Amino acid sequence: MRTLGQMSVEQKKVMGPALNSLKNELAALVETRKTVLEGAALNAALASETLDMSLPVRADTGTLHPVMQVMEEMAVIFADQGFAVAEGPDIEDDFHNFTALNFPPGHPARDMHDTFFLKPDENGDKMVLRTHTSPVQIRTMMSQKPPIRIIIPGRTYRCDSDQTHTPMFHQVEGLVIDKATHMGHLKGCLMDFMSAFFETDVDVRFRPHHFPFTEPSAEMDVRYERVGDEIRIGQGDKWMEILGCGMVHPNVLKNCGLDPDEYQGFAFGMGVDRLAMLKYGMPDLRDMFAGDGRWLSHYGFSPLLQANLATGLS
Ligand code: 2U9
Repeated sequence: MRTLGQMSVEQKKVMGPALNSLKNELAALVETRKTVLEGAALNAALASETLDMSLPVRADTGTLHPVMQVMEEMAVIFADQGFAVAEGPDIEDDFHNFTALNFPPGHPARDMHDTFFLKPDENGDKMVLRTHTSPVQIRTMMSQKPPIRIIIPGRTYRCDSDQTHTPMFHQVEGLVIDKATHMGHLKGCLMDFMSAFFETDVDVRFRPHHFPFTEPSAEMDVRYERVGDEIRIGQGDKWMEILGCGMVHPNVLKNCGLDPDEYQGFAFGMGVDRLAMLKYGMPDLRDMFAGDGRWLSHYGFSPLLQANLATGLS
């Protein structure tokens, strides 16, 4: 091509088009070859980089998060008492999260400061990130006939963030509805649960409390002592609040279409993250959700060891 400039006009008329078509022919050949080579490289990569998902898990990589471990342990203990596991959506409407649960209009828990609201729809109604797992009990009572005996493990959300609160946290709640269920059943169920969970005899006490959705309501404390940096549950002369509970409020039963003269029952709720910290000695709540691999490999559990009551929970 560079010699074209020195050629006569006649020579250029012949050689110009000839050289151009040669150039185009070569470029097409290079392009074709490039496509073939790239395809071969991709096929070689696909053949050598396959993952066989049916191979067994490597037990030395990856751990179960302590929150998941504790939820599994709770499910195993409550299953032994005849409870099934129920689940529901994280995004809820006002009715299931508040109204059906007997929260009066203007109750502080409905406030902007506690609840994460989604953008209002065309009617101005705002969905919320559920502030507790209680809407699942409402959904269950509205769709199933008693007797009901369920626990609800799940994520919950409140607009709160400091040393002891994270905007997302985990709860396990429980609900029993039957014809002759009373406060004695509630006490026995929760006392047995605590001793099974902490894997030692645990002394508990109940204090009167108030929740909109239960009447009467109580908080349960466990006996503990602090020895240096260590918290020992089950001994000592101090009391630590551990969960809330009560008999389901007649208004809540009515809101779900149940006759309070025929049915009654108890409910309870507890924070899983705090229970995990207490049982496994994690000092700071915020580490739980920092996603630090070193923390997870230190505090995590083998995914191959399933919690069970026969050979031990953890
Ligand atoms: C229905 C009826 C009653 C669930 C209950 C509590 C008491 C409670 C807190 C413990 C610590 C939440 O994680 S926490 O912040 N919960 O104290 N929850 S009774 O009562 C219900 C739920 C649903 C239909």
